Amino acid sequence: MAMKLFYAPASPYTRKVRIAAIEKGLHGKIELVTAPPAKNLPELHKANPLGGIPALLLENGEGLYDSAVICAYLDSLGETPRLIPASGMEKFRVLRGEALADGLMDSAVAIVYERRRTDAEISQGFIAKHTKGIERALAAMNTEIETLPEAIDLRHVAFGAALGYISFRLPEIDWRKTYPGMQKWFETLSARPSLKETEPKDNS
Ligand SMILES: N[C@@H](CCC(=O)N[C@@H](CS)C(=O)NCC(=O)O)C(=O)O
Repeated sequence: MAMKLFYAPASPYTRKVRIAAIEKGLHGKIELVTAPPAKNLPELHKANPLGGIPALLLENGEGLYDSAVICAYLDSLGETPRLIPASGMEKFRVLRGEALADGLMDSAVAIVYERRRTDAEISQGFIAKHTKGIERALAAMNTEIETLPEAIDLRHVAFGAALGYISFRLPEIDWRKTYPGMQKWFETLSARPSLKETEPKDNS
């Protein structure tokens, strides 16, 4: 029995996990199960009582969540490439980079969900607050990219998933024009099979 990854093709957090799995050469050991949270699949709830995706069901029946825990687990399964350094300050820089990308995704997903509410319910203040957060995160990411090593680590994976999601769902945030260096970096990264195979698609 393979591990099962509950995912949705538009979810940036599940894309991060899928990119990591492909980079680690583990994707052949993971069965993908489409599980948009709105479908309330009992199997997903067994793997993750919070009902969110991604969730990874291990062969022993245990569930792992959220995306950061799953990425750390997958990284522990094989030596190379090492996505998270084993120790030292660089380990925490990598994890901080992942947190930056995850926070950016949190704000982007919050805006996408908010816009699905009725006109009377939508809070423009809420959207503006999260847009500002995204802008600050993009500026920080742009600075970090200059210091990234060439060899892929979890920052490349997480930044790629976050930038891809902004372009997919919030194209009006034109980070490519504001940060041409990051656009070039993203283009090079996007040529990797792991990013090509996981490009975001609408769930329905
Ligand atoms: N911190 C979580 C966030 C995961 C998350 O928010 N996933 C979204 C989908 S992109 C979700 O499951 N939302 C619940 C829902 O749509 O009801 C992680 O990194 O895995």
